[in-house]
Amino acid sequence: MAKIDNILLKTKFRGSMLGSLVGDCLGGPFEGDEFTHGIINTVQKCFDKLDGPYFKSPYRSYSDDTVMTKGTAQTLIDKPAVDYKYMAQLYVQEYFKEPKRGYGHNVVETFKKLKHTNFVDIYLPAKEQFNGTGSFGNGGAMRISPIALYFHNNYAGMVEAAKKSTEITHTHLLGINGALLQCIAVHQSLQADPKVSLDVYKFLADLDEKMKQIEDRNVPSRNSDEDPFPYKTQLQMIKQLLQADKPDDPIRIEEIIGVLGNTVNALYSVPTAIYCFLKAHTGFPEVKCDNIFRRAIQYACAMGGDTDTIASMAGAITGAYYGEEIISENLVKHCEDHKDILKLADQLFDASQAHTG
Ligand code: F2R
Ligand code: MG
Repeated sequence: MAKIDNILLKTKFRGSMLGSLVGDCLGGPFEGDEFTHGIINTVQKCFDKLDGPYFKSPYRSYSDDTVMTKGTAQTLIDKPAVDYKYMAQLYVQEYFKEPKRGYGHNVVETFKKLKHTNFVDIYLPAKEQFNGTGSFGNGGAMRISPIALYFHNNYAGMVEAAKKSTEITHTHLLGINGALLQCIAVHQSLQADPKVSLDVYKFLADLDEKMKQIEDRNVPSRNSDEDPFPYKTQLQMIKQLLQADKPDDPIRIEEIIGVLGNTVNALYSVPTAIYCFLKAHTGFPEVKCDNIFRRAIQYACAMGGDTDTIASMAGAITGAYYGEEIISENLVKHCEDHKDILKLADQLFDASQAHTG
């Protein structure tokens, strides 16, 4: 892959961090909504208003997705060799500072145990979750994008860091591999030349190849009645859904939700975010808008379910591909702390340059 210059790389860091924030903030109000055809129009009207130049309010707060993404980025900035205990401490400290950011009930138990055991074994509380099976939620994936940015020219280092950071809260294979898939998708976007139009099938084939290597390693530890390659299977489903598309397709969002999912389960949300990114390039009949970034996150919102997290993950991938310029300033201005997130993106860029430079 051709080396991209630092000016482009820096705007991609900003685009990915900002994209993640905007998806989280604008997806938040629709979180938990069950999909109905009515949502499509509600979401369209909401985004049209927010994207208008003169619409001043409302101001949208970010959720646990952004708190934890900031914690991941801050660790990489403060501790260039990656200190996972420090990362765990930041996650926990931020939870206790602002517990009402929409954290799931179960992950909170992990934070409490980490604090009460004084971080003596940062991986033990997560291993004990769900009777020792660990969490398969998308909480690892939702905060992973800074790792893809920081390790942009060290793929093996990125995979290792993504796994170790996820295991602080998620030790189920599906939770870990969902975080790895999201991380790899952001990493691939970062390597791409945004002036060259995206080959969605090549992007998928590259993801598929990398997930094969990851899921191959896990085969011996899986039960024989389980699909040994669940993420590869979901990537295949994305391909089939894209291939089945016709320009004048009637609305088929229910079919997409039925296959890819819209839940807090990593297996049924990370591939959905990737689909939103890819399909945004040809457009959705349900979304009336020319901007690829807005299409990706607006579609994620129209699906209902875990809208903030799926829109945030789709936003991180799309922003990493195109850079900050793809994201409408009108949308950005409605999002909490957008200036701070850009500062953090710049600091992360500087840290990655110092680390690899
Ligand atoms: N949880 C939410 N939103 C609801 C917020 C309610 C909140 N109390 C409020 O309104 O203030 N959003 C956030 O959660 C998602 C990330 O979740 P994470 O961090 O993965 O959490 P957890 O608890 O580990 O897993 C989520 C659920 O998945 C199911 N689950 C996971 N592993 C399981 C297993 N091994 N067996 C059975 N079930 C398992 C459980 O239902 C978990 O509760 C993001 O959307 C974030 O925004
Ligand atoms: Mg969520």
